[in-house]
Amino acid sequence: MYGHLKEADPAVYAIMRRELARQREGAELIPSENLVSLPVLEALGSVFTNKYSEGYPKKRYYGGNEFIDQSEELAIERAKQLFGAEHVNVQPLSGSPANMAAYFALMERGDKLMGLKLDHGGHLTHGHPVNFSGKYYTIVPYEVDPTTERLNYDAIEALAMKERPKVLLAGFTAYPRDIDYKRFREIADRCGAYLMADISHTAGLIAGKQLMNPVPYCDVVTTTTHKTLRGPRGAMILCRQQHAQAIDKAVFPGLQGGPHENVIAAKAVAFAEALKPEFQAYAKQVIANAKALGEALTARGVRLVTGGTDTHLLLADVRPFRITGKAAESALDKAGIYVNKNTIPYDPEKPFVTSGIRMGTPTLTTRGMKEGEMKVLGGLIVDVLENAENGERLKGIREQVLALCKRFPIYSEIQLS
Ligand code: DSN
Repeated sequence: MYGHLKEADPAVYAIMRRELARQREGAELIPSENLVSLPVLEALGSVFTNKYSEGYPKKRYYGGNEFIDQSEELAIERAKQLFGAEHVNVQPLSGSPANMAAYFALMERGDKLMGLKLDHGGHLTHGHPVNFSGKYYTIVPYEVDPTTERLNYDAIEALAMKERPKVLLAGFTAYPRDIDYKRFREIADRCGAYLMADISHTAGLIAGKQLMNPVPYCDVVTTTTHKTLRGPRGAMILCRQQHAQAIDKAVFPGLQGGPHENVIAAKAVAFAEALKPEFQAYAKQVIANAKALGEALTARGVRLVTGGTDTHLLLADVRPFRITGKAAESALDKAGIYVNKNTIPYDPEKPFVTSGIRMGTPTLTTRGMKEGEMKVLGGLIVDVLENAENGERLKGIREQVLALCKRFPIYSEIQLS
């Protein structure tokens, strides 16, 4: 594998070799990342990338799409089966364009969009002023409860009844608890809103039957395909049949041009993997690992936002260690533990500094790690937080992380020299 690349472009090859070594030797705890299978990688790096196929299966603007149609139809059928959806569009290039297309389908410019604030666990595309969502739509942000740091459905309902948004959005990137989509549906029905969910983070846990499925309750659901779902980098939109035409038109010709059919083939492969019983065991272990990591961190003095997790994700307040999220991320990086700095609810720090770090277990669970390893890793994370300025100590921790990772090898079939 990759012999041609090595010969033709040693510069790119060398960088790729170093990146593979980094992935092998480090503890990847960024909750929005994962490790795809070799079949997914093969589909991604395939001849499907050569084809233009604007339009949809059997309604293309280019000839020669017989086999592309078969691949895209397979991805759609598998996604429908995975989530019980009436209609699926697998063409969105990533999460942000998927959300944009969903808004185009459901709203006119200036309509009200009610979503969770970014620094409370939402996303830029859920209505932040610097993002298109905050510029094109009238934003009604909701917050988590200041005491419990959890969603307060009664407060969300009161705000929704006052503001009457066109779209009520249940979407989260840094919220560690399960979501009551049935309650969100009741609120949407009462205030006359469309209900949309962005399940980019939890899609794999939903497909793996460990968390509530929002599809039966929502008008539209968007998700990326590369996080807990463990597919290629990309996205999809699932919706009720009544929105199918509007969604498809919003994606193409509304927003995108030619779909990336190599990625769509890889999505089909990943969806088939997620339909297997083993994937349910994987999703269960992701959550068990997150809980175990949370317990190990809490035992050593870390304050977890909401006190713990129901999902793959943990949000830690690092202020007890007299350190910012930025400094914590950087120190952990030096020890080969990858996390991302993240605002916590009501964070006094700026988004580039933050008081928190966000962690998750999808990647390490794919590697085969279990609760015992999470306990070890929790201890190492706290060792780093306590010694963030001590270069020698960080080097020692890095050795321990390396030894742990070597016990759980990845991509052994890929030999890069
Ligand atoms: N960047 C994604 C995440 O890490 O959650 C959201 O877009």
